[in-house]
Amino acid sequence: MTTSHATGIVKDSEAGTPPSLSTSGNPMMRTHIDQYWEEGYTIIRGVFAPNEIEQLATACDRWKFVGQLLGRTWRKQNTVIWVDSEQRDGHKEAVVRGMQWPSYHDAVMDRYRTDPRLLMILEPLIGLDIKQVINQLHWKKPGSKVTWPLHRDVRSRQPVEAFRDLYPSWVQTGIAIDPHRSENGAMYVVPGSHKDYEHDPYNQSLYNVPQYKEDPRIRTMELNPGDVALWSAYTVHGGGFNTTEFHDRRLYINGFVKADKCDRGEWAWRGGRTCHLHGKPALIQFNEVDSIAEAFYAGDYNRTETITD
Ligand SMILES: O=C(O)CCC(=O)C(=O)O
Repeated sequence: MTTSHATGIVKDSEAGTPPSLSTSGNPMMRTHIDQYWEEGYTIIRGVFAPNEIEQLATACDRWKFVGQLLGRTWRKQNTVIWVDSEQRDGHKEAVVRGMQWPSYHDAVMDRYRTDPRLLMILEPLIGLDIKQVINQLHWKKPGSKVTWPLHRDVRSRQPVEAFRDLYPSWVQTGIAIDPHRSENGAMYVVPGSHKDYEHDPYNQSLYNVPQYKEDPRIRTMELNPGDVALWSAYTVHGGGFNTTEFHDRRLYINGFVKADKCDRGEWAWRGGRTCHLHGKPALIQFNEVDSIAEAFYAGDYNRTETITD
């Protein structure tokens, strides 16, 4: 065996055996892997340091201000900023609630979506050849009406035929930027709900499941800045309201899939090597990515930009 000090990748000098990644600094423990498969979610604490979270928070805020300036839901190919309009104190207010694919235009977002620690977390679950389908920011403005009613993410893995064997090949990750507590709209998760029914991606009755609010297994997903939460495509989860006066609740979500099980998405890692974004954007969730190249306001095109996850 030889180790390249430049890459940290351990290579077998006997030709023909694939490289395996060095395990130093690996935040993913056996207990996380077991909990993920057993309960459908896990939380890896303190993956990102406070100075890294500061960079991410600043990048998030820049995009929020862009959304506020735009004032309405806006799209440029795979990049979309969802802006709601809410009535507050007798006037209409733009509420930036989410965004997809900032990473095409933001080196900070791109750097963290492909951070080696994320790969170390993902490798034992889905390997080293990984595409990305979700690159998303969620804000929950204090006092806003923003929420994500309980659901399973299988609802958004469309078209179903593009995702083969979804359950074992898909992992959603969420990096907490702020503290997540029930009062500022932390997510809820229902441990074990990924095993409640057969994994049938065509079964739409599995998609939106508000009835799980009464399930005795439901838990608040309390997170601290820098924690990474994982959940599966069949795990019931969703977000509450931010009822605080001042505490924003920002979450950076990246959804990954085994490359050979999915026809859509951007490459994140090939054989464990990082793939940055360049060239023609891939087909992901915006079906017109090739035919509509210019930026537009959804309202001007009479489009409803459905929020996905
Ligand atoms: O941001 C939240 O609180 C909920 C996120 C969620 O449910 C999702 O991304 O599927």
